[in-house]
Amino acid sequence: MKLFKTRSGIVVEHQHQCYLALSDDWDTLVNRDDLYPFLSQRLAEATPSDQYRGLTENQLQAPIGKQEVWASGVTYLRSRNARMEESKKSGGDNFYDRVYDAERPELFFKATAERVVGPGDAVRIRKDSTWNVPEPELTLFITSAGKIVGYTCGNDMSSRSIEGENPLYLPQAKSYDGSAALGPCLYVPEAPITPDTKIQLDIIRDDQAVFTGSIAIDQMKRQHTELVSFLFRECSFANGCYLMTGTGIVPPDDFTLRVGDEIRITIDSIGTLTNVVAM
Ligand code: DO4
Ligand code: MG
Repeated sequence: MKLFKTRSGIVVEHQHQCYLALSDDWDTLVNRDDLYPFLSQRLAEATPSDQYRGLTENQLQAPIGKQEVWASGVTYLRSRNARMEESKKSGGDNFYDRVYDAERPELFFKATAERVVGPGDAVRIRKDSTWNVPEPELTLFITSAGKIVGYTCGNDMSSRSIEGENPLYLPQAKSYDGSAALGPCLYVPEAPITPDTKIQLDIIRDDQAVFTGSIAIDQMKRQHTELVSFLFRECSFANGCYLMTGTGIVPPDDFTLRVGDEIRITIDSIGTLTNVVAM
């Protein structure tokens, strides 16, 4: 089932029917370990409404309330290789190699909810950055108790020029206003998402695809539960949290985003998150 956060309330789509909000309080609704059975039971007593079918992007908001957004890095071989190349000159390349093989994963704070944009909104590139890419990432929704109950598409917008200059600049390369996008919905399945789930990235410039790539999530080096267990070691989350799981799709080194580019991130079972690039 899918939960859409809209300007007029929370809409649930389940078995080809749409229902208006069981509650208006996003944070309380989603932070339940029994989210799927709870919603299923409530929907069995609810009346579907055609009014909420075919929601358009301008009705949707990012599926987030008071949650923090965290991110994992170097979880796919492609990411490790691209970052080793990018930071060779600075001498930072072997950090990526080492973290890929280490027991402890790379986890970093990505964004507060205020820095996150939703479907159809503008993601930003930094004015002091010369090399920018989107990172399409399966993003987990985890309850306060540490249970993964949902998934969404995430965009971990990144400055490769700042990151490549010095690994210690990572927070500036990754966290700034409009640096994260989430949506189009929170996908709440009965069972964990399947390993053959595919992530696809399309970047459109002047109506032409200038980059297309895809990868299945089973190419990831680490387990979702492993990332969550490290994140929850010494952090608590009163309203649950989001965790991006890293990118396995990196455009070639001569590619950088331009203002006006459209970024489409599609993940099987979840849908497509579309954003336009602004400065
Ligand atoms: O280590 C830098 C960031 C890695 C990252 O964001 C990713 O692999 O997706
Ligand atoms: Mg990333």
